[in-house]
Amino acid sequence: MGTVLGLASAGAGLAVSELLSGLLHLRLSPLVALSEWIIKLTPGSVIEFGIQLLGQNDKPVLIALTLVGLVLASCLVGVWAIRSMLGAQSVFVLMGVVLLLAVHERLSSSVASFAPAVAGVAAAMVALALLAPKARAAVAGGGGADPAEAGATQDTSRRSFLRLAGGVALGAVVVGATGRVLAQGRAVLETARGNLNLAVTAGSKPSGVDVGLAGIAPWRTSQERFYRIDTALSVPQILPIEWRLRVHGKVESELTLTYQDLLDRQLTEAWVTLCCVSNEVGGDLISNAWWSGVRIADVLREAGVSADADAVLSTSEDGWTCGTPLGALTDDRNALLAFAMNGEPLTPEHGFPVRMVVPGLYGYVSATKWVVDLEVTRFADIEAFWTGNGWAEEGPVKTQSRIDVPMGGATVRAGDVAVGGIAWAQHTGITKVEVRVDEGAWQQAELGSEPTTDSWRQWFYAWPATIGDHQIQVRATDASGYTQTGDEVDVVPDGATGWHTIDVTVS
Ligand SMILES: Nc1nc2c(c(=O)[nH]1)N[C@H]1C(S)=C(S)[C@@H](COP(=O)(O)O)O[C@H]1N2
Ligand SMILES: [Mo]
Repeated sequence: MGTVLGLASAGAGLAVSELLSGLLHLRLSPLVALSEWIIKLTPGSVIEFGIQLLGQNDKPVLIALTLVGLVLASCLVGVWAIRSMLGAQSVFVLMGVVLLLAVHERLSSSVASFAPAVAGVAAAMVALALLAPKARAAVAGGGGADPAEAGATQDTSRRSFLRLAGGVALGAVVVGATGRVLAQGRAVLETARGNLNLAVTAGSKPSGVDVGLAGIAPWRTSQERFYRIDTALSVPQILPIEWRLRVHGKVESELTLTYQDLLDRQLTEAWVTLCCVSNEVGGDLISNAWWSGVRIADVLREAGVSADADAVLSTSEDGWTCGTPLGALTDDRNALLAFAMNGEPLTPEHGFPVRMVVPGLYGYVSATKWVVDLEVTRFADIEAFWTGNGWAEEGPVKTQSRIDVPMGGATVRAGDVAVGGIAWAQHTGITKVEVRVDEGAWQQAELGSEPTTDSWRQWFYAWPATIGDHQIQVRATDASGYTQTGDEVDVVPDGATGWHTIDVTVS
């Protein structure tokens, strides 16, 4: 009874997690994320041995092994649940924690990524709670005085439990299979993405950008570490061969571009730091990558923009919109229809197959992912997604700086303490970063090189630290001569201001 109970409950959980992964178009279900995580944690020599033994089948075999582990664990849970519900349920919770860690390691930390594991464990726990009393009754029997009568009751309760458990198991198979079918779409997308052979470069790190202090955000943000902000609960799935970009509105001649049209045009590649208007002072909604694509200015010139236009309304495949000042798309900056990031096709989460990247503007007014439509228009005539929700119509990035090292709350040794971080004023450039301790005089920090004004800039300050509790603050000055204000303003409606401030203890 116990094993059936455990298997049916775990099956329900697995099915729900697979279904939700499929519905959300995630790259990995929790089960596969766990398998990948196991591969990563396994010593290289063991993996090599495994590959020699299994050839190309190493991954399916590992997933199967993970499943076997799950089956064994759930049998134990079921047997345990006959005696103690609390103990059994806490094993499911523990399994949930492991799955969440695996998802965090292999997929991402967005809410959507965690949802299948959470929902799966919840479903398993509910199924266990529903089935366990029946299983217990089936094991215990009726308990009447007459052994024959007790036997008969046991038979009935056994049958009733098995019928219920069978129903749950059958439901799990159907639901789980649906999830796998839904996941096919994502698999097809990944294959198409993998088959692209783009003539782009990965961009080598320019010399001198690192100030050489571990703990500062590295110059290049990897695809995995790149912050992600969007309203898409399920990632849009657009095959390159299906993708079209319509350019219309106040233009002389409408254009429709295919993916191949983009690849055939003049390639432009650049380092650009993207940041979110919702980034709090000291926050991490900012990342830097090497982008490859086509300049939007060239496309708009070909379409022939009319003189009375002042905005471009861009729309994503899932209906998100943003309005970008026309000037930022037609001047000499590298505003791109980007199809690659760090030398690889965009990841689905970051806008595959094509997105916009515009240096100097917050993402909500410029960085449309999964872009399919550009309408040349006037701000007076449009309302975009966020500007219709109380955010400012224009969103130039505000000059900002952040302390990455030491971490706030850290305890450091007295003497020369390395303080460092990043500063940014995209498309303007950073000319000076200053640090002050305990509201003393501002001290100038050393700067990493600035190969482009469109990316962030590292800074470093050697602080002669004395024993005690101290406060460290940073402020940047940009190439327009503006120095960051200390006035603290919240992110709504057009970005936060204030100096990043941390407390440290020197011992
Ligand atoms: N289609 C679409 N594009 C979008 C968004 C969105 O919600 N949907 N969010 C924007 C916002 S607010 C930001 S900050 C950037 C973030 O891009 P990233 O997720 O690649 O970092 O994308 C922009 N592009
Ligand atoms: Mo954003």
